[in-house]
This record gives sequence, structure tokens and C-alpha cells, in this order.
Amino acid sequence: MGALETAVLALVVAAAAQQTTAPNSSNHSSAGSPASAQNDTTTTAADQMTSSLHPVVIRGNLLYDSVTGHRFFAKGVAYNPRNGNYGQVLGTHKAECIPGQPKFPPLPYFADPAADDMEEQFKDYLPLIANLGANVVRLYNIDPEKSHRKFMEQAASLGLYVMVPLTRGDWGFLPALPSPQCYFEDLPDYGHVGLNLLTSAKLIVDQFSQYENTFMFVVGNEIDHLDRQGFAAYPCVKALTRDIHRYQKAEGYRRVPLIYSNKDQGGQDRLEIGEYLACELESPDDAVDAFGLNVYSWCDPEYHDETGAVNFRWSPYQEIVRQFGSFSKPFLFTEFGCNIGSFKWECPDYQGGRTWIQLSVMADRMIDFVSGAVAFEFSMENNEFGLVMTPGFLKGQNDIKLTDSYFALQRQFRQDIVKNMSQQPTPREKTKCISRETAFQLQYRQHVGQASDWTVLPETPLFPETTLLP
Ligand SMILES: *[C@@H]1O[C@H](CO)[C@@H](O)[C@H](O)[C@H]1NC(C)=O
Ligand SMILES: *[C@@H]1O[C@H](CO)[C@@H](O)[C@H](O)[C@H]1NC(C)=O
Ligand SMILES: *[C@@H]1O[C@H](CO)[C@@H](O)[C@H](O)[C@H]1NC(C)=O
Ligand SMILES: CC(=O)N[C@H]1CO[C@H](CO)[C@@H](O)[C@@H]1O
Repeated sequence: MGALETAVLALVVAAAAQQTTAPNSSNHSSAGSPASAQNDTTTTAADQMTSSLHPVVIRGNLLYDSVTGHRFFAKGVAYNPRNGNYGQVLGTHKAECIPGQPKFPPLPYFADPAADDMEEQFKDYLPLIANLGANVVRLYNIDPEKSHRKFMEQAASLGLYVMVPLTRGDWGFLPALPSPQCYFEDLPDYGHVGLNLLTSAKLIVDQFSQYENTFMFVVGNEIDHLDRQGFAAYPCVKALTRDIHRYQKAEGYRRVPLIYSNKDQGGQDRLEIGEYLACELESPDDAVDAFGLNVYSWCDPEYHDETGAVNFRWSPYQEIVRQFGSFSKPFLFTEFGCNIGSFKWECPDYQGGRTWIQLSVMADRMIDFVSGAVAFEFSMENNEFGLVMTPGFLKGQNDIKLTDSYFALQRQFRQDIVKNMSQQPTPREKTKCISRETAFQLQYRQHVGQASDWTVLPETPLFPETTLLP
């Protein structure tokens, strides 16, 4: 490690240790405050690092900075702003909340908010993410035919790594069809799903492997969330993982880790899906490098036992420790942040809300196996999870507005989640594959219409590839 890196690291650690300078929540978050919010920060170490982030690598079940050798914990923020307003919020509407006129044109869910032509929008938003003390931004939709250089370079200059999706909801999607159809179906007006998916994913890998701050590729996200039939599509997640791993090797690219981000089914299903994806079924190539759960179960400031004492073992995370505490690969909360129960908040001010206490819990109770947590999500959208209200979300709110939850997350992110930066991975046994029968039972439990055999992976689709549709 060179002297410069030591100095930079010292700055980063110093900045991370600053907990007391966070401005007081909502009184500080009035409209028009992004400039003052930036000035409030002490995260200047990130600014000075100007695009010298080192790739993050996996060793055993943990993540490390490839140059300093220090443990890496992802303090992430989900980023997919659609420029909505209060009129699009789901459920009952409060009379005093009047929708505003968004400053930027509305984006469909599947739009790509990180392409170069979106710079006018993200150039002001990325500093607000860095200002939280975050080091990771998670994206959900990439148009592989567009450049993302501006986003990646600005993110790097702010000390931000980027989690990049390889699949998305429209073109290049992994359909909720029983395997092997999810990799071989020809769909009307679309073409061959596997070919299109692979072509799209390879273009994304081509583009993003060059950036040192590409954190991980997300091979899939909650494929069973909107359609139960997705429970029969998991062999296609493994097939895509296999084919992208082989592509990374064939092209000589940096081995950016591949992670799957699972809806938190709870119970044994989430563990069985994790084990299935992390195991080597036909070859090491079909195993994901890391596993993520999108967890919304922690909805109270603290959990008490029958004596009234605060007791982690009564919390919903206890079961996650039991199930994943000795998982063979890095484990991340690829989304988190319940916004109901004690964390409920409402317009017009979205006061109170989430305290993000889960991060302290991870630091104190789960740090031996948890490698990161992605707060959901940056912008206020129809499900009201946003840390900020983008300009025009409400009438009269013409600038971005930071919520109480933004500042609460900032306080949590500014702590050192990993106390021992030189902590070494714990030796783990390789994850064993679940049996064919176990996989069928899981699918029956989830009431899929047509179950698939998880022990057989779809073949790699044959070339020639199709080209991207207009
Ligand atoms: C911050 O706000 C809280 C109420 O949310 C209040 O109790 C506390 O005194 C405030 N702190 C400062 C420094 O203003
Ligand atoms: C910081 O504050 C000064 C004045 O207080 C303002 O001119 C400047 O634009 C702010 N800088 C940023 C980065 O917000
Ligand atoms: C930190 O981790 C290293 C390697 O696992 C260990 O040798 C050391 O004792 C730990 N330090 C503390 C303070 O726990
Ligand atoms: C969260 C918070 O501190 N809110 C305060 C903001 O300021 C008004 C008056 O200026 C107080 O009434 C709030 O309690």
C-alpha cells in the first residue's frame, strides 16, 4: 500500500467516523437545500479521491478492497428516479398534498436513469447520495446501447461504486416461464428470449467491465415477485450466470462478481434459493459469486422479549443469521428499509419515518457475514420509499427536498459498520446443491402452475445472435 493510499484511507475513515455533524433532520431539509446540504458535509475525502476507487473483490465469504486489502461493506442506495409526483402515489391520497409539476419529464419504470443523456438529472443527485456517506449506488435498468461514462465517472469521483443489472423488465428480460422456456421461448414481436437476454447482458458486461467502480453485476432481481411461475425459472438464472462467467473469462475481463437479488420469501424458501444459486451444479461457472436478499421485515425501532428487554433474538433478523450466518459466499441486503409500522410516514412533510437502525444491528450482530446493505430508495415514487422528493413531487416544492429519513440514514452510514478492517474470511464449506425433490417441493409450496426440474440447466443458446430490436 502506497503512502497516498494510506493518506486517502485515513481521510475516508475520518470522514466515516464523523457522526455528530449531521444536520438536524426535517428543519434542515426544506425545499432548496441541496446546495446547503452539500456544504454541510464532511465527505470531502470522496471528492478528493477523483476516480481512484479500487475494484472490490471477494475472498471467501467477505468483500475486500483489492489494493488496500481492507474489508469492504457496501453502504448502498437504490437509484431509479421516475420523476413522479404525489398524484401517482398508491392508496388513499391526503387532501392537503397537491401534486406538483415535476422538473424533469416522467420516466417509465424501465427507463435508464444513468445514461449519458440523463446527466442533467443525475449530476445533482449523485452528490446527494455521496453526501449520505454511501459508497454504492444500485441501478435497476440499463440500456446497453447507450453510454454510461458520465455516470460512472462522476460516481467514481464521489467515491461511489455502482451495482449494475444484467437483466431488466423490457428488452433483455428473463421471463417468469418454467425452465427451459425462460431461456428458449420465442415470443411474439420479441424473438428468442435467451439470445436477446445474453446479447443484452454481454453488451452490458462489455461496457461496464472497464470501470474500476463497477461493484457487481446483478444477474437477476426477484424473478418470482410479479409472477409465481418465476419460481420455475431459477435454472435460467443459473444458466445466465454460467454463460456470463464464461464470457468474462473468454474476453479476459475483470471478474466483476455476479450476484442474484432475491425477494425475501422468508422461511426455508429464501435459503434454498440461495443454496441453489450458490452451488456448483454442472460446473463452477453456474454458481453466483454472492447472494442478496431484499429484506423489508424489520419494521420496529427495536424488538423486545417477554421480559421487555431489547432482544435481537426476537427480531426477524435472527432467522437470517441462523440461515445465512455460515453461507459460503458474500451475503448482502440488496434492498432494505421497511416504511410501515413504526417507520410509517406521510406527506406533506414525510416527517419521522425510517431510522435505519438496522445498520447498527448489522454492525453489532451480523458483521461476520453481512457485506452490505442497499437502502431503498433514493427518490419518492408511488410506493413512498424515497429519501428525497424530486423537484415538483408536491405543488410548490420546486427544488429537491431531503426527508428526515435521509438524515437518519446519513447518521447510520457515517458510522464504521466494519470495526475490524483487517478481519479475515471465515473458512466455509462449499454450498451443496439442494435436491431435485427439494426444488419441486419449494415450487409446489409456491403454487407454480408448471414446476421445472432445477437439476437440469438450459443449454447456452446457439449463435448467430440476434441484434437488438429498435
Ligand atoms: C434535533 O431535532 C430533535 C427533534 O427531532 C430535537 O429533539 C433535538 O434537540 C434537535 N437537535 C438540535 C441540535 O437541534
Ligand atoms: C456552498 O455555499 C455557498 C454559499 O454559502 C454557495 O455559493 C455554494 O454554491 C455552495 N456549494 C455547494 C457545492 O453547494
Ligand atoms: C481483526 O481481525 C484480524 C484477522 O482476522 C485479527 O487477527 C485481529 O485480532 C482482529 N482485531 C480485533 C481488534 O479484533
Ligand atoms: C424535527 C424538528 O426538529 N422539527 C422542528 C422544526 O422546527 C419547528 C419550528 O421551527 C418545530 O416545531 C419542529 O419540531
